[in-house]
Amino acid sequence: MKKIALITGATSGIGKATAQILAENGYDLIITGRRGELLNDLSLNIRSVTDADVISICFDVRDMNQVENAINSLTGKWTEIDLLINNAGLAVGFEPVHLGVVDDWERMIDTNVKGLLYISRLISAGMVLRRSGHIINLSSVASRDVYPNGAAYCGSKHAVQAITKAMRIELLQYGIKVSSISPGMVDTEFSKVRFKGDQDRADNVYKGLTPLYAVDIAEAILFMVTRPKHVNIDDILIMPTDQAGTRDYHRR
Ligand code: NDP
Ligand code: 8X3
Repeated sequence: MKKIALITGATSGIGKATAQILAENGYDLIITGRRGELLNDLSLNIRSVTDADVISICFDVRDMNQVENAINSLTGKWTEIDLLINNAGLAVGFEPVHLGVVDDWERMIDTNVKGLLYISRLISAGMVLRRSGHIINLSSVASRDVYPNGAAYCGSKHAVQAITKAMRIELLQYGIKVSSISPGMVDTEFSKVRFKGDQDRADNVYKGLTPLYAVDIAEAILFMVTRPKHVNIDDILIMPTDQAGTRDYHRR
């Protein structure tokens, strides 16, 4: 039987590329996000180019009721999730704390930290019963280091790293793998979301350098999930060649 992966935030960027690569490599998929139309488009696209079975569920990871209803709506084979990719996440705003926007902080912490916990609570319980599974959390280079105007985002990704490490220990006795992947700059909708739709500002982030692309992260995730049973990749820190750490870039 094919393995089943649930991916949060599959409507764009890293989540979408990961859905595509997993479908090409023998997974059936539960793709999720808030933008239902994009989920439908992705399902159709994946079904047309692979033999993967795909279902989509539309919900907001910040709302535990929505998360519970979504997961409880799964039936049959879809209840036995082998791989959870906790990818949904965002940065919003770019101000120092003393000028920060409280609503931006809440969106980041509620999505990146609490949303990840909500989904993990429900999916990992089933993995424990079955004594198998793999959870991969989208962390960031911002989980290791910080940069000005990113305090809340960096704080949220430091939290992802801590949660990942604790879950790794909690789930050790059940044979469940837990990993994080920590990218530097990836050219997705990330900067457009951070700058609240300002495309020029978003484009400037990548000006003069070659960033990572979503497929680079998807390929690393594929590597993580195709290791033998006795191998757990705890974390991958993956950077553009043109970026060293959170503040050093080589722009031409
Ligand atoms: P995108 O903006 O392209 O994708 C983000 C995805 O998250 C979308 O599919 C979005 O779907 C989903 N999402 C956001 N908020 C919610 C929510 N409340 N409920 C459900 N889904 C949500 O960005 P990336 O692909 O770059 O980001 C993916 C992950 O990678 C994030 O966790 C990010 O922090 C991390 N990351 C990104 C880096 C980068 O430079 N791009 C670097 C390091 C880590 P929808 O809007 O449809 O709900
Ligand atoms: C996103 C990477 O450090 O450029 O996690 O904000 S960063």
